[in-house]
Amino acid sequence: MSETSPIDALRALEAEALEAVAEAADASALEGARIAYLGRSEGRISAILRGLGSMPAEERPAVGQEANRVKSVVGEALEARAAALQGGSAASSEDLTLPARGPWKGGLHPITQAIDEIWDIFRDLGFSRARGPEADSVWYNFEALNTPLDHPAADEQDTLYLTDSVLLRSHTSPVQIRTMEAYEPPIRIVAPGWVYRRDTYDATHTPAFMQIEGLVIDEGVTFVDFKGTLAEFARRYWGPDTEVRFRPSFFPFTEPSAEVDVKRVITRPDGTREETDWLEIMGAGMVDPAVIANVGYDPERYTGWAFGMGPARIAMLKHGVSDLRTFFENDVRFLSQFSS
Ligand code: 2NM
Repeated sequence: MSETSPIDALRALEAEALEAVAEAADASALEGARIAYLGRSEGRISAILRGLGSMPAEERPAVGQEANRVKSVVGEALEARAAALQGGSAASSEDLTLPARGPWKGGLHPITQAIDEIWDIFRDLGFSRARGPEADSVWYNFEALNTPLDHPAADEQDTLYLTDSVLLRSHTSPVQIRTMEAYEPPIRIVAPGWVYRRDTYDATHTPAFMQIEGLVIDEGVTFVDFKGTLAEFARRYWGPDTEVRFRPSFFPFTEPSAEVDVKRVITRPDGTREETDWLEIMGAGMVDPAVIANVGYDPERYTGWAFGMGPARIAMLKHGVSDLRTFFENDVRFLSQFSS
């Protein structure tokens, strides 16, 4: 009969303990393994250490050293397994109760939002939407609009010509001319779209920008309709307390012409109210009888009014943006402020 040496018994115990630790599937199984091998009263490795005193003196140091080595190896394995069961070390563990991150959502550009809000109001007032080509003729962009080609707006310094007679439209008014040619009154349209001017890119100008223009033509349309409808638009857009002012101006295609200004009333979160300065929001006027005649309508029978505004300017005033270029640089950190 050969007796197993205490050293061999310890090595077998080490292998058994490490296997039990590796197989522990959860924290309570792991605690069971700790108690079975390293527990103070029942642990089999602890029992060997306790029994050292009754061993022959010459065996004691070697067995004691080996028992302590096995104890620390098994102790480290227990700690490592406990950390693995927790999903990593404490510092990098995930909080599984946190709500999941939502998908990365896109949003409408602030200028698109302004066009949509402006359109929503005119739609409610009975208007339709119209559109037309961005490259158009000098007739549609200038001459039909009572603007002679020697007018400064028609100069090559201001307008981007593709040929002698074809240009990139400098306003959306050619859409109004084309709509009047294609339909009989009554006309109530808004025309949003890109327009182009030979401008230097700076805080208030871009060579390509959005415009939204509107036109009403019918029998018996008066200056009262013109002023009343645009004042109603301004109050719906800026709030019911908004004051509206019409300042005399000049456009070749309207007579009389006006710049429309608003004075906004801002209510702060604490309830206090503050009025802004007068802000210019659009140009407008009664359509010149020469324009009405140019599209083949009878200027004795039909009258109307029109307006033009820049949704980028409206968005700048609404959001307190001071540099137009931020709208075109498409920095998501800037743009994401305008959608939720
Ligand atoms: C503006 C200002 C004033 C305008 C006039 C017309 C048309 F075709 F009826 F003659 N469309 N748009 C107009 C009038 C545009 O923009 C500042």
